[in-house]
Amino acid sequence: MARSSYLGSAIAIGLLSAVAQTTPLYTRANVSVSNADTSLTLIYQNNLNASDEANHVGALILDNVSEYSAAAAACASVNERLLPRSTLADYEEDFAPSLAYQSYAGYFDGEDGFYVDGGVFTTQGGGYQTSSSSPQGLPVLCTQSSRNGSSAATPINGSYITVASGDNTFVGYRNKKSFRFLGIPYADTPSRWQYSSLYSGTGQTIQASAYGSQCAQGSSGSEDCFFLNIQTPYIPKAGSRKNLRPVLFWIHGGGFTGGTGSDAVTDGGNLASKEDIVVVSINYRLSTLGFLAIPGTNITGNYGIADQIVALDWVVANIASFGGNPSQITIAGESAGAGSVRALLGSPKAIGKFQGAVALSNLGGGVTLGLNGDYGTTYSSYYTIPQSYTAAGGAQIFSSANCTTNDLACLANVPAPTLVSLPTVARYVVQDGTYVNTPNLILTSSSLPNTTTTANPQTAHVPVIFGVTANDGASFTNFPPGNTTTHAAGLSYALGINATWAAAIIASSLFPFTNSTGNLTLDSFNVSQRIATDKTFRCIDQSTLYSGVASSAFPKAYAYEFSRTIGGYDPNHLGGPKDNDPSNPYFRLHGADLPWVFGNLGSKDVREDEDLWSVQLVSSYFASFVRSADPNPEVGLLEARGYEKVREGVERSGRWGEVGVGGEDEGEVRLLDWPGRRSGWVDVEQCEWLGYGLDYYLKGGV
Ligand SMILES: *[C@@H]1O[C@H](CO)[C@@H](O)[C@H](O)[C@H]1NC(C)=O
Ligand SMILES: *[C@@H]1O[C@H](CO)[C@@H](O)[C@H](O)[C@H]1NC(C)=O
Ligand SMILES: *[C@@H]1O[C@H](CO)[C@@H](O)[C@H](O)[C@H]1NC(C)=O
Ligand SMILES: *[C@@H]1O[C@H](CO)[C@@H](O)[C@H](O)[C@H]1NC(C)=O
Ligand SMILES: *[C@@H]1O[C@H](CO)[C@@H](O)[C@H](O)[C@H]1NC(C)=O
Ligand SMILES: *[C@@H]1O[C@H](CO)[C@@H](O)[C@H](O)[C@H]1NC(C)=O
Ligand SMILES: *[C@@H]1O[C@H](CO)[C@@H](O)[C@H](O)[C@H]1NC(C)=O
Ligand SMILES: *[C@@H]1O[C@H](CO)[C@@H](O)[C@H](O)[C@H]1NC(C)=O
Ligand SMILES: *[C@@H]1O[C@H](CO)[C@@H](O)[C@H](O)[C@H]1NC(C)=O
Ligand SMILES: *[C@@H]1O[C@H](CO)[C@@H](O)[C@H](O)[C@H]1NC(C)=O
Ligand SMILES: *[C@@H]1O[C@H](CO)[C@@H](O)[C@H](O)[C@H]1NC(C)=O
Ligand SMILES: CC(=O)N[C@H]1CO[C@H](CO)[C@@H](O)[C@@H]1O
Repeated sequence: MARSSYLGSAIAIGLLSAVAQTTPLYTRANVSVSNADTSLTLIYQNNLNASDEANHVGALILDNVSEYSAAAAACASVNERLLPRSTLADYEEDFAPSLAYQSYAGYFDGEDGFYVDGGVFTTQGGGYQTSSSSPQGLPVLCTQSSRNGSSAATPINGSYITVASGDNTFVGYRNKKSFRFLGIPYADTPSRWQYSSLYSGTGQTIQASAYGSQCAQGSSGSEDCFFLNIQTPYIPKAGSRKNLRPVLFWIHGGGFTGGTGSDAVTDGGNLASKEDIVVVSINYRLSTLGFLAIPGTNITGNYGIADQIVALDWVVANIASFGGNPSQITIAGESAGAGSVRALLGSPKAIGKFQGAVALSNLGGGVTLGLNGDYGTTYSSYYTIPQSYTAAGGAQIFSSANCTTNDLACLANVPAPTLVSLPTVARYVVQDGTYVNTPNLILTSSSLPNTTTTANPQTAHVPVIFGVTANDGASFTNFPPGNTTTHAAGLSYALGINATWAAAIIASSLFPFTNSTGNLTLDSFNVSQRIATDKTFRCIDQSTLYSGVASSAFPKAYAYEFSRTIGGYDPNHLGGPKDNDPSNPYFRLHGADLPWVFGNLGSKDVREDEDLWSVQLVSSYFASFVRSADPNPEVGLLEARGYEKVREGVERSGRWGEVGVGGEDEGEVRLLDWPGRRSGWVDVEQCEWLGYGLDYYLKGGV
């Protein structure tokens, strides 16, 4: 006798059993699935090969059905059918590792078996045995009719799922790769320049199957933009906190003036399915709406940063209902998102709410030499409110908005698209005394009562990864015009520096010009982008990691440099390698790391198999860090999941060691490629000369 809990609506099941068996993909009733009686696990063997997606199918696993006779109704309750044995056979290479991993992770014991169409399916003895003798109380394998894994695909009938959390219910859906809950409101929309607070609605049914608006930027977006998105491989049974997965909390970049959590390149579906983690992405206020700070008023700035922390609060409070572990959250971001991660590492309002941090291509440095470094400095060295107001051209914000200076009522009435498009906008993290209360991240021994045992109370004591793309700075360097006749002139133009500084660089002999292509502008640009990468990206990361480990502010830390990328931010139209062959030289640009971290390389982009293999390897590194605070994947997990290329890559690359201070592992920097390689600190002397020695932060960051 079927458990009544799986019967659901008799009408719905009647409809489904009549139509679903012959045409599972079409003309299905639009009935939303519930987790009231069972957990739902979405399995999909994901090799990240976009060209290969059509050749794979997944399945749903439901909990603990009382007996075989109840299994069909259980699948019908999720608008699916018992998985046919023919599907298991046809896709054995998908199901064998997916189910082996379920056993490896301790979720379901494949040797006990699963109910499938016609009997029980076990993974016993390394092979498949079916049996019609049906033990009681097994999980059940159901078909998965959502066959499109694109973030742009609209949900199909029958794929909706309703989950309760807090006092609200959320209607999301599943696609090929994960359950998705999009456009969840995490905060009430406050008045302008008020701090947001946790969403206060109760008893609401929130449609979470489409992204919410991005925050106002350019002529698009809205001030009503307090949305987050969840991609998860697993929904626990309502009220259960069993088997919760680690959470990646993603903060997008975009210079604090642009970007969105709904960017397809950072969609979490591939990580959710390949790595069995929960991915959350958020929106936060941008530009003058997110960062205006006015001296002597109660407009104290950091609204965008405060939004991120409210989103984090929402995740801590609710993510367990969506399969995520609120005690195992890694915050991560790229560019301004990495600047946000850095700010949260030092924010008293955020410390304690996350357990790991990843900063991809954060900006900073540039203070000492003033080498046009200012565009990066403010991401890591925080202005006071008066400094920020001056730098943002605060008075000009009022005047260009046709408001009298400090007429806040007037400014509050300027339409958002106008405000964020004025000639000058606010976009700086500031020392507001509440969210950010230090001039930079504190990584000094002297601030520690006892360096070996005690966490720096001003800095989150969590494992971190910081790193760069090999040529991050090339994205922010001007390509010299064709009439450039000397390297000095090339340096001046490329870096926006005067002849005195260009001469000083050449005299230092630290950044030698090599006439390697015979093309003066290209060769000169090549030197300039090295300087730009060091001064704005690399040196600050190395001193942050060295200082953080030496002071024990961070319990451990990892460093990387991307050596293989595609695309990225390319205002100079530098393009990729000649003949699209990665063995030829090319620039690894800012932002080109995202498809690697998220496993989202498009089919059109792949130049050679190694590209995809390195994406498989690198996404495993970052997800492993989210899972275990160690980027080195467990070999047992790779074996269980059948990730042979990742395993090969891990072996050939060697262990990604922690940053050490002194000794043999001093300055372990992982060069991410296929396979990866180990390097020591890069350009130490150059960084010293640029003013950012390894102990820059250890000495207080001055
Ligand atoms: C989806 O559901 C709606 C509403 O029940 C129905 O009108 C429509 O025909 C269904 N579409 C498909 C393709 O099954
Ligand atoms: C199907 O149900 C979902 C969730 O309730 C709803 O958002 C969607 O509009 C419905 N689709 C159709 C075609 O009725
Ligand atoms: C399955 O359900 C039975 C009866 O409800 C319960 O005793 C048993 O612990 C459950 N097993 C699992 C693995 O949840
Ligand atoms: C998936 O959906 C996207 C967006 O609608 C569409 O472009 C793509 O062709 C679909 N893929 C398949 C395999 O149907
Ligand atoms: C700031 O002060 C103004 C005027 O005194 C008041 O209307 C507004 O609510 C205050 N804002 C905050 C965030 O306290
Ligand atoms: C300010 O006033 C000028 C002159 O009337 C007008 O051209 C301009 O569009 C106004 N700017 C804004 C932001 O309203
Ligand atoms: C070089 O070319 C640029 C435009 O590409 C021009 O602005 C500049 O005046 C030229 N400089 C010289 C010295 O001819
Ligand atoms: C060159 O630039 C540096 C840094 O901005 C500045 O300190 C210096 O005064 C400038 N020198 C000349 C000759 O303009
Ligand atoms: C660079 O090398 C080319 C030949 O490859 C030569 O013509 C040119 O003069 C060299 N330029 C410099 C600045 O050394
Ligand atoms: C030098 O290289 C740049 C970038 O590839 C190119 O735009 C430029 O035309 C080249 N100059 C010469 C003289 O070949
Ligand atoms: C990706 O999938 C396509 C289509 O199945 C296949 O031809 C190609 O070899 C795969 N690439 C890699 C690197 O496995
Ligand atoms: C500031 C402080 O508490 N220092 C202590 C650190 O630990 C050493 C050895 O246990 C003590 O001697 C210090 O007093």
